[in-house]
Amino acid sequence: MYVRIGITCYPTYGGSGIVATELGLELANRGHEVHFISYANPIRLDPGTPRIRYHEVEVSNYPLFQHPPYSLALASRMAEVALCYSLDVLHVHYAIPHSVSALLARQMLARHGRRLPFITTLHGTDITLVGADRSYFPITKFSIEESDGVTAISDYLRAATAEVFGATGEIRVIKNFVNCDIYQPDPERRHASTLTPQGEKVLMHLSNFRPVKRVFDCLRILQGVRREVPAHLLMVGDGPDRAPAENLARELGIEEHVTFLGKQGHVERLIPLAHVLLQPSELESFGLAALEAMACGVPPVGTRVGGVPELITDGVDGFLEAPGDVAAHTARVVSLLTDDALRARMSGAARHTAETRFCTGLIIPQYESYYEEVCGRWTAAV
Ligand code: GMT
Repeated sequence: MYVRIGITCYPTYGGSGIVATELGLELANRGHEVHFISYANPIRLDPGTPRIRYHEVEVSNYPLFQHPPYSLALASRMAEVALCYSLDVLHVHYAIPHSVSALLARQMLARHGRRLPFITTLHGTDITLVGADRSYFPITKFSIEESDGVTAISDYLRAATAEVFGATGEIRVIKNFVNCDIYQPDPERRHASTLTPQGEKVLMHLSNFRPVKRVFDCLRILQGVRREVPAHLLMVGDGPDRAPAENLARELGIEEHVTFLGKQGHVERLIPLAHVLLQPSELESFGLAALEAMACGVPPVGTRVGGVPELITDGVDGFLEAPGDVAAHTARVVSLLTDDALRARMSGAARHTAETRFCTGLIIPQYESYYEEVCGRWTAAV
């Protein structure tokens, strides 16, 4: 089935926006018509891509508004775009506030005698942190229950949602994906010398620098690793803990061995330069950065939390340790940097996992059949 789909996500910040954007690009490549509806152009979206349109949500301010009502402006824009382009379905990523806006848009379309089912994809903190917050709990539960389809990015998140919200309807698990043609290993690390001129081993961390990512652990791990192996840490991304992390690097006396690169549009060019990816997060419902690294043949050293064990098999295609156990993470990184045979074996296994379980060719069709199912169910009901 060919769909005309509206996709809404947070365009600038975090993994949910990346998944939504990559999904839209993949769908457009497969012939679907994709309309992104958001307040800014998603960071990884190439606006020139055929069959992709971007519709900006303008949020006007007014002296009465202490907080401009983005959710309402978004609902209005969703309804407008759906009417104008005869959308078949809306797919919103991150429940709050997107599923509430979609629910309103669906009701507005009904006034025009038009149907507009919506699917909500849960990514993690929308359930585990924000959705469980008292002020958002009732509306999040309501909008999930009202969704025509709900997906979660891991078995862990499906179970967490059922636990946090009690019995909800069916939640379909569709795991995150990576394009293994774009994310590729580069065993020669051809461009690494521009970033690490002394030829040290390269550690990388990639995130939105929020407290849940434990970015300070990355610096402490580097400090420990450097006692054994010359290494340089590339910190990719930005967020609230970036400036404190830069300070900590100075305090630890390792600032010349760390480069903070900020937000990067083409991480597929950077990740293959690394020997190891650090993901010391307190919680991850999936851990997209680890998957991207694995596709590039870069073994991740991560934490045994949330949905990460569904992605990384400890000791096979990466390592898993407890959050906060810097010594254990350091030991794993040192072993990967000093034992070339181990690193080569894990690198191959990591790529194999990405290719055989999480590549776009396996996952995008799951979304396509879900769209068909939800749209078909809706047509049968009205
Ligand atoms: O906190 C983040 O990492 C951002 C958040 C998001 O929604 O942008 O990420 C969540 O969604 C990603 C994409 O599906 C997952 O890979 C992350 O594991 C998940 N983060 C958490 O659960 C903390």
